[in-house]
Amino acid sequence: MSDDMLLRTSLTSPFGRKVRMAAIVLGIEEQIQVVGANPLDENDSLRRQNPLGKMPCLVLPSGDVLYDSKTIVEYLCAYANNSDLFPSQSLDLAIERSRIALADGIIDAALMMVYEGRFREQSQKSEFWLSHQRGKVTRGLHAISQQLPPIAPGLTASSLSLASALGYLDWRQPVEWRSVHPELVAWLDEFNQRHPLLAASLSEISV
Ligand SMILES: N[C@@H](CCC(=O)N[C@@H](CS)C(=O)NCC(=O)O)C(=O)O
Repeated sequence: MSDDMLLRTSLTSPFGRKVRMAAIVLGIEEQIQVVGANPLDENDSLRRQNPLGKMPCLVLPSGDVLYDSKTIVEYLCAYANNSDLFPSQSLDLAIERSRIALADGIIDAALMMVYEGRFREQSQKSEFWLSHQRGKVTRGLHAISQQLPPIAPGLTASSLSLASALGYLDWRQPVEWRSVHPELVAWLDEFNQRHPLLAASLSEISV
């Protein structure tokens, strides 16, 4: 039996990408086998591994299954014995987790907008709901633009969440963010330039 961990995720999942980026930063990507998942397929074992049927989830060689992406990233840091992505002092740690929640929440709201377009009939679409979700994205981006997470010398976990969120917004375009936030564009450009392997984890999905 392989000692590899199995990461159940599609390559297009922004939450899955966040975990894949963390594995690269931690130098343990070789120990993680990515196994595609389809949350819409009732026969996919994803629903047995994570009853919520959401990806990513991480299946350990012991059979234990970890979700969601925040839990997985924290576990991988502990597994790699690497404390660089999270501060140690308790308030700083709580603040970092809030920053992650904000960037991840932008992804959640963007996903809601994409799902509204994908899964609802024209007659069922709600402008109110779309605008409610759009507000989360735009307020979230504005708040993050006031305090950008570090890119160098050290990345933090919230930098990975933000890179993943912006990459997803670029790909699915639920909102136009580039013209509104040149500082976030510059942040993402620098992130991609300094971390080409992490940048490639997106281009992998958008071809
Ligand atoms: N909070 C979760 C969110 C995971 C999530 O929403 N994943 C999406 C794909 S990016 C999904 O599985 N959607 C299918 C569904 O909700 O059924 C995490 O951080 O892992």
